[in-house]
Amino acid sequence: MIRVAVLSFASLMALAGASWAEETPRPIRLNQTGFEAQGPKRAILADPSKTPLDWLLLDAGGAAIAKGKTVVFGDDEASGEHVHQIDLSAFHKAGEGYRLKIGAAESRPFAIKAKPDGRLTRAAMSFFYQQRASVPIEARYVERPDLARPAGHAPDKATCFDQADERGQVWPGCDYTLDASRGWYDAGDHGKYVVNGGISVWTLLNAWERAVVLNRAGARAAFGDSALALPEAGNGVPDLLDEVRFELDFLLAMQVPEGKTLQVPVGAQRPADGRLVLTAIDASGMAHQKLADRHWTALPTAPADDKQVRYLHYPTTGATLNLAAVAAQAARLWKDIDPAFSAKCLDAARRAFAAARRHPNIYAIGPFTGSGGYGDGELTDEFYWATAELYATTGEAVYQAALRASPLFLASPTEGARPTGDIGWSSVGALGTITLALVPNGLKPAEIAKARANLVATAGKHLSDDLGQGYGLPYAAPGYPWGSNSSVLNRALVLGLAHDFTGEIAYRHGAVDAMDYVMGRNPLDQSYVTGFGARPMRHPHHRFWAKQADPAYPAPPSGVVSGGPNSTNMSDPVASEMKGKCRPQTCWVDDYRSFTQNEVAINWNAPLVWVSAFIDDTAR
Ligand code: 9MR
Repeated sequence: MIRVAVLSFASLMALAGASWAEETPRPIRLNQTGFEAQGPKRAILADPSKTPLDWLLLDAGGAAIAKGKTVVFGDDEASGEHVHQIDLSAFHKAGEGYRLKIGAAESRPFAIKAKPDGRLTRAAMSFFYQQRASVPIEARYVERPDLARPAGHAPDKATCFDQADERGQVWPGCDYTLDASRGWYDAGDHGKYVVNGGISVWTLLNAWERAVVLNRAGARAAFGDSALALPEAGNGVPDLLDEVRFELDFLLAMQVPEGKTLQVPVGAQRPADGRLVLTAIDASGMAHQKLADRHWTALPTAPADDKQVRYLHYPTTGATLNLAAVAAQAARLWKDIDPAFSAKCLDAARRAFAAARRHPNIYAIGPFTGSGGYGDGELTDEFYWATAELYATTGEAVYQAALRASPLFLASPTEGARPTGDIGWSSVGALGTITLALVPNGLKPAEIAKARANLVATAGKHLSDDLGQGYGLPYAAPGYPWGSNSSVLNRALVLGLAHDFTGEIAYRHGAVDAMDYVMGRNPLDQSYVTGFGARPMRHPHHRFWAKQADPAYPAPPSGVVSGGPNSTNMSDPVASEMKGKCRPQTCWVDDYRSFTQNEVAINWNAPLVWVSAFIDDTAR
């Protein structure tokens, strides 16, 4: 069984076959992986003409098979271009080698696909396997032998940070060591962070839960047992759950043992003299913020070659609520699959939630050299999210009362008494509302309807944003943030749910627009996903997939999404040179040194999986 899954994965990946020969950018931009036969088909031309231009659709033999006129969008803020939009949606015939011709401009050949092939979803899931800590990455589960590697951090055991931090403050440490092996490396670094693990786990589990609750056979099959190339394939458990459990093992291990007193900074401290005031608290049930290296390792460094001492960093309320939320979510998803694991998760979630209520204001205050911060000073959303997950799992009155008391009750990114804002690692309120809208629970039908209506209203606003963008994507922002591709994809997730809840095709079109942007319909003519499209991202900021830095290391596997354009934090050596010279959608370069633009991360690949699976599942 395993062998079959592996062979098919490898051969499909070979077919994914992005050729590694350099392709130059072209003025006609479209999804480089092609279109769906029955789906929307939009392309963009950057051209100064103020009047519509004639376009021709050519077949593989060069014959014109459809024609029309471009729609002049005009000047587009986000790209800095004057753009025309082309809509080929009325053309439905599947085939290869189509080209779009507008005057002298010609697109690369593209395909119209009769049926979704699922390759992107599988490859995007494989990212998580390949980010696994503490186990070897085996050649038989990856697309090229050079991607195999020995286990890193096996085991991943650490005690609490007891050194001087960057401010010179010496931390007291703790009297225990935790074995927090397994889990996924966060990104291009070797850190493992509970906060970012939380949203990543939630997003993947939500993709599964959507398939189960809405009874989507195709989506269940895409994530089912032996659907993916994993050591666990064939064990009778859906592969997506196997992959996520690997991270849950790490998250559960980050919980502070019962009876432990720790010294932590309580409250929003901004120490003027460079020192935090530490207070002894009963930290039982809280979650350590992260497990990370003392210093940043050099790039490249394979996980097994990391010689840095690793530490647990003090527990925070944010990490604790992330653990509470996803352990509660896991408890209901494993209830029938593994009751003992489910019970363990629920117990951890309850203890974490109680600990967060005891200590509601312990924030991750950095910096500590050697790892990222994931510091979040606003935890109303984390409280609401964790409460929603605990309520959906247990139905208990105490959680229902806490939900109703939250200012975020039923809020969506744009709606409610206090809108949650776009989904991201520090903005998780909408995750709670999505769970309440999707998973059968004991709220009043009118409340569940309100949760859905709020999400649908947000999706409507995303569609309005789409209309205002030259490149036709459901995202508008004056500046593109760190990980902007995940912001775009998280909007597509909301659009996807709006389609699920209403059946309205326009929301699905919005999600396809988001994916089209990520896969090449953008001013850089860039597929931001490795191994997919004619101009795929190739040089991520990653300590192992570091061929650009050192040819002895492998190029990245397929299916990994770049953080994407970042016009708001240009602090790395490559980005700092681009300051003032790029527009929000063009502040990006395919260079491993650009950690603000071209890193890859678990919370970015997770919505890629969600949206890719959704699009496959709902294709006609
Ligand atoms: O994704 C994070 C982004 O929102 C922050 O602005 C940035 C700086 O704090 O950190 C990003 O997360 C990084 C993390 O701290 C360490 N691992 C790599 C992550 C992706 O760049």
